[in-house]
Amino acid sequence: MLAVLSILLLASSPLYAAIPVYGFKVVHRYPHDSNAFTEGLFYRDGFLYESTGMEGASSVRKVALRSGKVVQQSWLPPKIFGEGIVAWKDRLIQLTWRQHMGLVYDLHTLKPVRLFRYPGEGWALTRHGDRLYMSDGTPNLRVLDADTLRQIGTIHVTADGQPVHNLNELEWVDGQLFANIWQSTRIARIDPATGHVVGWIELKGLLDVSKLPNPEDDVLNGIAWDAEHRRLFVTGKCWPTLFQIRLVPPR
Ligand code: DDQ
Ligand code: CA
Repeated sequence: MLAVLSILLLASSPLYAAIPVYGFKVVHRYPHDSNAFTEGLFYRDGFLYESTGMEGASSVRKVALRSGKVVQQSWLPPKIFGEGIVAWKDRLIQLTWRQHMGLVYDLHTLKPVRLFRYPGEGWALTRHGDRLYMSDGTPNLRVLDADTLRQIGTIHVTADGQPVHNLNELEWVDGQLFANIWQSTRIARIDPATGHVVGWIELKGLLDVSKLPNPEDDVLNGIAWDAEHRRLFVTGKCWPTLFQIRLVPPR
């Protein structure tokens, strides 16, 4: 009796409130290069910037939203696997998966200007102010100084007290860190102050990946936020479509 009562009390306390799961509505569909193994995505001044992975197919590119056409592009050397990207000042910064090395490009020409090094894997990047947030497949997001690219902090990400693994593509949206979870249909909404997942976005049904050539690898990956027009874009690796979606709160 007492046990049942305490479980009921715990379940109703705000500390143990279930994490809300948001749904989605598609607002717009745009073409996406189905050869692009999307590893990084952000929106800036009317264009998408995208990083693609895979050895021999890694690139950084500027893409027209409406047509999905690549308007500017820079290829990486064949053995390099491109990962997350972010813009800072007149630079574009890109991670690589297992090369422990990032590239800094001129944002306007997409010409590489220098390299930098870091330990561990590189998965995704996003930015807020002069801080970069970096995922590496672990439940820890690194906080980097955007100027020096040195690590200045760590955010340990948990949901209901459990570490969240496979945090992949990132986006800073209205004070929260959005991270899609590799090989899942979910985006975590993370409170950057605590690392707590304060919401999930369930994107099941957005695209039937079982119809893609490599269903295990061609997963949801890519979140971009147009803060000015409050548009949220999502896509995936080798997806033929990039979606603008609206979040639907749980009832
Ligand atoms: N990452 O996105 C999790 C950071 C990297 C995923 C790399 C997946 C490689 C798949 C290779 C498939 C070869 C057909
Ligand atoms: Ca992003």
